[in-house]
Amino acid sequence: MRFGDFWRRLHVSVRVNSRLSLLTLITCSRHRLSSSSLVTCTRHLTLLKKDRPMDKSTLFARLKTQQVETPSWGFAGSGTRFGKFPQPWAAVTLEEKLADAGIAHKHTGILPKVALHIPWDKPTPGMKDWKGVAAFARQHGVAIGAINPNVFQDADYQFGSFCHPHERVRAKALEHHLECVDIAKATDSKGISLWYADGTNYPGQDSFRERRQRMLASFQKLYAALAPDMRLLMEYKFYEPAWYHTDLADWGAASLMCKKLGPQATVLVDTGHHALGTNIEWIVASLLDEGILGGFHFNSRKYGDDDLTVGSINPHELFLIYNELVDAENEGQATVAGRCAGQIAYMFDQCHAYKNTIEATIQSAVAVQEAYAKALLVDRAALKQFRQNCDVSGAEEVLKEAYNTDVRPMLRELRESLGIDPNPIAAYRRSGYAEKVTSERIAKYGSKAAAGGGFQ
Ligand code: PSV
Ligand code: MN
Repeated sequence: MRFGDFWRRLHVSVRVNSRLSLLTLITCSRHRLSSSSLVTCTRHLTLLKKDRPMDKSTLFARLKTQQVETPSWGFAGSGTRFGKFPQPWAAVTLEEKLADAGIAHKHTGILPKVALHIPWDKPTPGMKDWKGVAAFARQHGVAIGAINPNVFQDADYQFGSFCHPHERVRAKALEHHLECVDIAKATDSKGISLWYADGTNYPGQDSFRERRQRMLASFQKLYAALAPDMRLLMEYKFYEPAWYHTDLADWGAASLMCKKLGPQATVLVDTGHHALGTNIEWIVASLLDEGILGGFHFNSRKYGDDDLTVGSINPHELFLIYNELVDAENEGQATVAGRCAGQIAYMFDQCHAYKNTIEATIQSAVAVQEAYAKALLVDRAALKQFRQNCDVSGAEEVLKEAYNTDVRPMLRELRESLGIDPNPIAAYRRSGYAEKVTSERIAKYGSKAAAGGGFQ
C-alpha cells in the first residue's frame, strides 16, 4: 500500500469509528512510519480525545483518591542558610501550623494530613498533650501524618546520630526516635519519617563500615518498637550537610538497610535529594518493582536540595514520576509494584522563604494533581504496543500526548464536584485569611514575626 493510500484509509477509519484509536496506533507503528509521519499520526490521535484510555468517571474516581501530606514546617517562617526573612504571616506555634494546613486542605481537598517534625512541633498549653494535638488537628479538618524525628540540630549530633562513634549519642538518638513512635501512637500516625545528616567531612574521619553497622543496630532497636501497622519511611540524600560522604546517600543504601530490617521499613524518595541529571522516575520504578517504595517528599530543585514549590522547575519530571506510579497502581493487588503503589505516603517537603506559605502549598497541590491527571491519561495499551514494536518515537509520542493535554478544565470540574472553588489560589486570596492571620501574628510576635526560627 502506498503511503498516501494508508493515510486516506486511516483518516476514513478514524472518522468511521473513533474507537479504533488503538488500532490506528498499531497500524501506524506496523507501517514503520518515519518520525515526520508520526507527527502526523499524533495529530490524528488528538482527534480522538473522546476515546481517552480512561472514561471520565473512572478518571474522577482515581483523582479523588489522591492525597498528599503537608509538612508542618512548610507553614513556618524560613530563609536560606545565610539568613532568615521576616514572614509576618508565617505560623509559629503548632496550633497556627495546623490551622494553616486546614486552610490549604479546604481550598484543595487533597491535603488531609500534616507531617510533624519533633521537637520543632510541640503541643501548646491549650492542646495539653499529643492526643490534644490530634484533636486540635481534627477541628481544623486535618489529621496527623508522618512523624519526623530530628537528630541533626542538637550539638551532640555534630559527628552523627545513629552512626556516631559514641554509644551515648546513639542512645540519645534512639531515645528520641522512641519518643516519636510514642507520639505516632498518640496521634494515630502510621509513619516514622527518617532523615539523617550523618556523614563525614574528611577522608579518614571514621570507618564507613563501622558507621553502617552502628546505624543498622540502632535501626533494629527502632524497628522492634514499631506498632504492627506503622512503617519506617527512610529518606536518602547524597550530600549536605556532610560534604565528604553521607551514610544513607542513595536509594541503594536505603533499600539495603530496609531489606535487613523487614517489611515495615520502606524507602522515601525526596525529589530534591539526587545529583543533577539523576533519572528519578527510574529509581521510582525500581523501588516499586522491589515493593519497597514507602513515600515521597515532593519539592522542586534547580541545583541542590532547593526545596522549591512542587512543579515550579521541572513539571515534566513530576509527570514522568507519576507515570511510573500510575503504571504500578493500574496493576492493583496483582503485582508487588501494584500493592506497593497502593500504600505510598505522599508528602511535600519544601520551604517557602519567598512566597506566602499557604499559596505555595496550594500551588504544590495543584501541580501534583495536574501531574497525576496527565499520567492517568497516558494510553497504556498504545504505549505497550509501541514498546513491543520497538517504536521509540511512537512510545514517546504517547507520553507527550498525555503530558500536553490541558487538564486544568477537568480539575476545575473535579473541584466543583467536591464543592471546592475551581480556582484555589484565587479563592484563598479572596478569603482574607492571609490578611487576618498576618495582622494577628504581627500583634502577637511583632512585625518581624517568624524571622528567626528557621523551619520552626
Ligand atoms: C533533609 O534535607 C530533609 O529533606 C528531611 O526530610 C528533613 O526532615 C527536612 O528536609 C527538613 O526540612
Ligand atoms: Mn525530605
